[in-house]
Amino acid sequence: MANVQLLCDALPNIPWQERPADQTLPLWRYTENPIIARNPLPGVARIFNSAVVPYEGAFIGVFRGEQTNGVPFIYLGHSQDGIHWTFDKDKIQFVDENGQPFMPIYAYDPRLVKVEDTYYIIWCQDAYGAAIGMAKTTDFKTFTRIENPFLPFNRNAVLFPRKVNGKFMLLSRPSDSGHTPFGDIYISESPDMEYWGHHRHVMGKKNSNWWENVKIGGGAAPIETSEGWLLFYHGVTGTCNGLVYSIGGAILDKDEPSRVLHRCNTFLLTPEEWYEERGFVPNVCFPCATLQDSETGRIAVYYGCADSYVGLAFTTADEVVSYILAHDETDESDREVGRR
Ligand code: BMA
Repeated sequence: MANVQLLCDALPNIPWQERPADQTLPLWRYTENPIIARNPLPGVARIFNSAVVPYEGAFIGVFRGEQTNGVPFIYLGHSQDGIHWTFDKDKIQFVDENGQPFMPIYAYDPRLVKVEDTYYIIWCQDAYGAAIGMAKTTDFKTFTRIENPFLPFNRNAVLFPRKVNGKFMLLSRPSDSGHTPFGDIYISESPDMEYWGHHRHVMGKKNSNWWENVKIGGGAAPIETSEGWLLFYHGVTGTCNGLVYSIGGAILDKDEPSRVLHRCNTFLLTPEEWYEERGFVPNVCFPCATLQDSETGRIAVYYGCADSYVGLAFTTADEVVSYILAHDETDESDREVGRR
């Protein structure tokens, strides 16, 4: 075992189930999955691809709610245990920098990340093409938009939970206007969450690993560990019956996170259960958030299932890092700083 430390707060009330004896991969599913079923709210057909954080002794989250008109938006949810959720019936009402109402045309795949004393929401929205939208809150009552970080097209962005070398760090996947049959992960930095630059390539799809040979994208906010930044991401393969989304794992350099130190050549979780294989979009496991506890090394992964449900999976820092190290396969484009 790797004896890995999680450099985060203690979270004694983290949702948790022990590893089943017959488990071979380092992530194991919550036995009561999915934790959010269909039609969770009037006017919302499905909740999936959503993110949660600890808040005031309980949990709060931002949830992708697919409205019954088919348009996705972000809903706020609350939970005492991180498993049973109640949702605000209205979508989040954002305001702009002047306090005026701001409502994206659509909003999906939200991430929720606390940096210092502020909670940031990062999602995909229309900006004359699919682009990244962002907002901040300190009280989960007022949600103030921040300028879009990038030009279209970009659908997938993940903020680091602390500044690195004094800069905010954002992973993203630039793409095209279609359904993105390609894509690598890049990183950008900002002094103020408004102006982003020093863009670097982090990692690309991998032709030799078929489970991630079409595209990859950031998943949950990176977790700081004694080995570097632990990243759960999604990797996509193509079949004659469509795309399959699995969960992968990598470890990025602590001070220079565009460098990949370790990258697992197998998936950590792939669609196998009915709620992952069957739904609005079959065969999707799409990680968007984790909770972690520094005391025990426990990690809970929240992932979207088949664009229809939210699932929960568990691991420990030791188990997942040991597995990544045992299946480590990086190439030059992973290891380099990614600047050309
Ligand atoms: C991606 C995103 C995700 C979705 C996935 C599978 O491109 O749109 O929101 O879960 O496709 O449909």
